[in-house]
Amino acid sequence: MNSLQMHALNIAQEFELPAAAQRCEEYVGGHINRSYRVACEGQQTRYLLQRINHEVFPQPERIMANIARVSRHFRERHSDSKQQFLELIPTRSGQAFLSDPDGAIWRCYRFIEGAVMRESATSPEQAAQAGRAFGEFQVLLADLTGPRLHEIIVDFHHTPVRYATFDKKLAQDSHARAQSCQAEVDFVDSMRGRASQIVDGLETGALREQAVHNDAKLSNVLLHRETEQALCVVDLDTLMPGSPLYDFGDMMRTMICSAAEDERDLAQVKIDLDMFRALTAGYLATAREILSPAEIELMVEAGVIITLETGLRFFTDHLDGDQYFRTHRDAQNLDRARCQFELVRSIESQRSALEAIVLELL
Ligand code: GN1
Ligand code: MG
Repeated sequence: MNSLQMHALNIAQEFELPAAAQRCEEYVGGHINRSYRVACEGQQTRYLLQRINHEVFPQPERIMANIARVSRHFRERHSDSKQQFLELIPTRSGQAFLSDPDGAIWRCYRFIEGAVMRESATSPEQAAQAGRAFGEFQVLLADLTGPRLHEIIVDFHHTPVRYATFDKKLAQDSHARAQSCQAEVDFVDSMRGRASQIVDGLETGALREQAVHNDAKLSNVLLHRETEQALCVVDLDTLMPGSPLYDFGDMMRTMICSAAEDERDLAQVKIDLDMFRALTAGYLATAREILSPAEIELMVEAGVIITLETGLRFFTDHLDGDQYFRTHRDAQNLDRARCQFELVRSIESQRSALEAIVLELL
């Protein structure tokens, strides 16, 4: 075990586990938090210990309050679901998370066994399952009563605000990287007029607001290792008010093209209509009952907007010296951005076929 793992193992002892934590390994996935899988002496059940990135999430108590509320709602109103809901393990003093002496924040979940986490869909069945799962998750959130959930990251999917941040970082060009990315700058500029449809609709009331997942990528739904059935929606850090279109857009981004998010060979970055059909059929099978005509009309456009926005965020972070998204190689955020932009082009080129599939499945 390296020193990070040793530290995580010590932290694990502070949680309400059935026995002493004995082994700890880093568990990959996600660009923001760090996760460790922990095994306890003589126990089958394993645990997922997570160190929350404090810079991205400065108010973890709000995240935990949102998760606790939705988890209670799930148990009270949706316990007949085939899906599981993440089960939080409290600290020994009964808290939902732990602050360590360095100021880092930790939480612990029961680990879901027998599951796989996929970065990109390799079969229509996976896309359909994930679409179903996130659709069901939106239905669960749609009948949540009481005050709005905490807004964890303000303007998270406010694409025009993301543009404003991009403009600022481009003007600063703090790492002198802009000059070599003129084609990407031009592309982003050419798409500027497309950024505001969802947020405008939310502002005027043409679109309704509801709590959504806000990071509905394929890797955030665990699939059964053999049957590929969706087991559990994970990564609940961005549970907050938004639009179901944000989640559908992210699903399109991550499920209708089999290329990796940072694929460098852009010839691989092509959408697949069968994947889109499967995703949309799965999603509508569960979410149809909560969707308005205005939302249905914008489903394909949501794929453009969220893919563009995500590319813009990667690009902005590249210009800003890779401070936000963890990278494992040089220019990885630029590769991620290019890949998202190519995906936008691919969606655009097939727009009428995609729209026709939505209509056919309604
Ligand atoms: C980040 O940490 P992770 O990988 O779950 C990001 C999402 C992006 C995603 C792109 C809080 O999610 O918004 O869509 O990367 N999360 C945050 O893969 O910024
Ligand atoms: Mg996330």
